[in-house]
Amino acid sequence: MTRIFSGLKPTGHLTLGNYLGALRRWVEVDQHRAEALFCVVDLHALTVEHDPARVRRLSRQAATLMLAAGLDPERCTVFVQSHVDEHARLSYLLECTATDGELRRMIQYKEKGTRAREAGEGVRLSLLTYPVLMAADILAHGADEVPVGEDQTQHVELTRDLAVRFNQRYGQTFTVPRATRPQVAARVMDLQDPGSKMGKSHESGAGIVYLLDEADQVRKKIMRAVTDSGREVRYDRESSPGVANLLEILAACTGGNPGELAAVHQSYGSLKRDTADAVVELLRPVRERHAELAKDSGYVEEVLSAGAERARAAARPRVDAAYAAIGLLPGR
Ligand code: AQP
Repeated sequence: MTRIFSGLKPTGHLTLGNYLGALRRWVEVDQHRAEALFCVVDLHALTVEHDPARVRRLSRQAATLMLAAGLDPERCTVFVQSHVDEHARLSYLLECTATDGELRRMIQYKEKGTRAREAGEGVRLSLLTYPVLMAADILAHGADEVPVGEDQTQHVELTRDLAVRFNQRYGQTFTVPRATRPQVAARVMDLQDPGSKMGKSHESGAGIVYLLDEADQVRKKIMRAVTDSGREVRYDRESSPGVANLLEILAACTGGNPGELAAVHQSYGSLKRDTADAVVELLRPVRERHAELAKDSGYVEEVLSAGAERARAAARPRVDAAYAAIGLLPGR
């Protein structure tokens, strides 16, 4: 059976980008057709300046939202990365497989490293090495597929390279995974800055729709989205990135096609109104279910604890095999 692994980082409140690029597909498709594991990748949230209490709060909130969106613990495994030692255990072996050159080429390292330097903060070594930990997350579980948004393509490519290299050097140990992307909205852009990805750790939330925003906040953000000085609604990412972004969001929400949706809208105002309605309706059940689950933290903790146990048991033999293959003496 196909195995799937993917995760969400608790670096901020989850956004419409996380939902359309990843979470919705996990719920609607992936958990039904494969042996699937979904993880709050909390160790990845420690690669930039962080507040411990906030990371704890956001980790619980991300897990609750994953369940609220419809991940079913009877169908898939939902867990927190730091509860399963196998990830960090394997990461070291993969650090001994990767080179510093290939990690320094990672776009996220360059972008976030530059931001940290500009803010006068030190760049944590883990910002450089975390793609290796991400590779360990994926390879420890023998995943064939990794459903992610477009921004994670480079990290999945690195994972593939490390798996192939390890297998060639030390014998067949890892499955070589591949990234899968949604057909539309693989890269939802910031509504105020359509040249940048809608990212949960951005400082200004004006262009970001958060999954837990109230309906009127969502409407306000979408109605104020940056478009351009033209009038005609055209689907062209190059010359009209703001309009294209709205068309892609609307298409992802309604199952339509961005080009065809452009033809039915005569003005930016009507496109924004339809997009706002569609997003509000899409997120309403998630918000309502989140409110119910948030009252019952015991349930979420039980799910995470059972999930961690399953994930640990599944990953351990593969990580043990990697330790043996690379030349380490087996322990008792
Ligand atoms: N804007 C997006 N459009 C489509 N997919 C997206 N994803 C993230 N943003 C978009 C996908 O959501 C999954 C989880 O993402 P993540 O938690 O690993 O990272 P992030 O949301 O990109 O958050 P960061 O890195 O903490 O913050 P920013 O982006 O603000 O720097 C992934 O599958 C991702 O592709």
